[in-house]
Amino acid sequence: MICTHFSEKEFSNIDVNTCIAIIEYGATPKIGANIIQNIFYLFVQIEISDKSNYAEIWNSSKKIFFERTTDMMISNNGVDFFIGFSIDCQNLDMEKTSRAIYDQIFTVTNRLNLNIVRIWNMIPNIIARKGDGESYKKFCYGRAQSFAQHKAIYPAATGVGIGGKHVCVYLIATTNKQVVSLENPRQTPAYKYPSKYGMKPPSFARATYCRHQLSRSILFVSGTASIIGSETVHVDDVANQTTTTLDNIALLTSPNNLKNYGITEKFDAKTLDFIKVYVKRRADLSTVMNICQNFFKSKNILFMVNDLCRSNLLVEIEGFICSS
Ligand code: 3EB
Repeated sequence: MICTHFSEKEFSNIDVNTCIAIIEYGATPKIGANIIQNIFYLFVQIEISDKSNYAEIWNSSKKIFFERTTDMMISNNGVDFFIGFSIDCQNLDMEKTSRAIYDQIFTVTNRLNLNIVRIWNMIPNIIARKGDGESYKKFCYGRAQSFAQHKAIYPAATGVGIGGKHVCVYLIATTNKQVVSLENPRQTPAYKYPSKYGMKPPSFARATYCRHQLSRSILFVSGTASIIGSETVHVDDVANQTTTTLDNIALLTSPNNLKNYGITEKFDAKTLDFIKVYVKRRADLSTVMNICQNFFKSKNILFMVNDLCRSNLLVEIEGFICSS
């Protein structure tokens, strides 16, 4: 399976026959309406740094199967599966909604014996309300209940704010059995965060390793922020939040950490690719861009402007790395 990122002017290059998933990011959909075939297409309302639209396109050389229920769409090539939801949640309880989404996910992954390798949780008005009524806290509560009920393994994930009224959850799962969840030695596992951050902690791991015997293995790095232990560090200092985030990714992917999981292949943090950088304040974009463009070898970096899941977080960075 191959991931390619397309800018807006290249949208016409999409080959619907080989496409296993399209995720479009932007203020309003530009390609969604044109796609009539049964295809896995999700629109995520999020502002791109240059105010364009951007599509993440995943291709497969194998035949693609597509199905849809009321809430859920599934696309697969027999090995790799995309499962996606886009639900208008403006009149729904976020705890019940996330619970229902994850219950449906685990029903499918358990039935088909799939391992989840990567989940994106894109939540409208993520921190608009304060206290226990905050959407992110309620989302975490429902999600944690579902993980517990299904005794599910925590995979790599992202949890960020988006515009509009649709909560979007999408994931990659695989029939590959060689999947390992990783933690960062200087970060508390998110699923053990203390209750001051919410009634139930977030359900995710810092990375997922996916071993491939014939091609290169992949490390999916979660949305990573300036958190040490469970505390946000460098409050109100975007440059230091960015470098701390990069340090977190470097430590997570270091040989020393990977050997704790029996992984001997090398993953270089500087070769992180298909990078997404979520920046809370537009005014901080140039600072974050400079630091990231100096650090990463890939120029394949998408910068977005949106709320994050804690009011004091200014930046979150994710991507994936192929073994070298
Ligand atoms: C953190 O480390 C930052 O709720 O699924 C990162 C990745 C974060 C995923 C999620 C939240 C999530 O806690 C926030």
